[in-house]
Amino acid sequence: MYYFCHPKLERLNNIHPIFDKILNRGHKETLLKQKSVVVWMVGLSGSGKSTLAKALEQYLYEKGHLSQLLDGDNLRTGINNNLGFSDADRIENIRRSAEAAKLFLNCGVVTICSFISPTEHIRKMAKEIIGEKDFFEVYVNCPYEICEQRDVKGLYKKARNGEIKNFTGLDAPFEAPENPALELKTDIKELSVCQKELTDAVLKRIKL
Ligand code: ADX
Repeated sequence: MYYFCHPKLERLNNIHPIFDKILNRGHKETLLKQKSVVVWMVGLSGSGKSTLAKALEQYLYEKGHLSQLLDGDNLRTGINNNLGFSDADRIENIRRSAEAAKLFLNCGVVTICSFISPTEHIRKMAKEIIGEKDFFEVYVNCPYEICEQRDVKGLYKKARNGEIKNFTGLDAPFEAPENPALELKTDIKELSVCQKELTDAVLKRIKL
C-alpha cells in the first residue's frame, strides 16, 4: 500500500464507502458503447506526451468515444496546486491523479493521463491504484538532449541555468519504463505515425 503520505489510517475507521452501487462500470460502458481504460503516458517534459494525448482525445471524440484527459501541468493548477517536484510531492501528485483517473475509469470513460511519472516506484503505485488490467502504459520515448533542443516551454534552459531545481532528467531521476504496453519514439518517428500507433492500439483496447 502507498498511503505513506497519509499515515493516519485510523482516520478511515468510521468511513463507510458505498461501492455496492446499483449502477456499476459495466452499465456505464454499455451506455457509452466502449470499454474504459486508463492510458497512462510516461515521458520527459517535452517528449510529446501532451501533444499525443490531445490528438488521441480529439480522435476518440470524432469516433464517438467519450474520454477525459488528465495532464500533469493542468492538475498542478488545481487539485495538485500545493505540490512541487520533490520525490514526496511527485508521489502525492501521482497518487491523487491516479485516484482521479480511477473515478473516470469506473464511470466508463477512456481516461488519458499525461504525467512524467518518472520512477518505477511511482508507476507501480499508479498501476496498483488503477488496477493492472486497466493500466495501459505508453512510454513516449524521447532522449533528454532532443527534449532540451525542442525546449517548448523554455524549462530546459532555466534548469541548465540553475533557475529550476529537481528538474527531471537533469538533477532529478527519470527511469525508463521497462515493459510498457506501447512505446512511441517521438525523436525518430513522425508525429503522425506515433499518433496512428497510439489511436490504433487504444481503439482496439476499448472495443466492446
Ligand atoms: S511528475 O513528475 O509529478 O509526474 P508532472 O507530469 O505532474 O510531473 O508535471 C510535469 C510538468 O511540470 C512538466 O511538463 C513541466 O511543464 C513542469 N515542471 C516544472 N518544474 C519541473 C521540474 N522540476 N521537473 C519536471 N517538470 C517540471
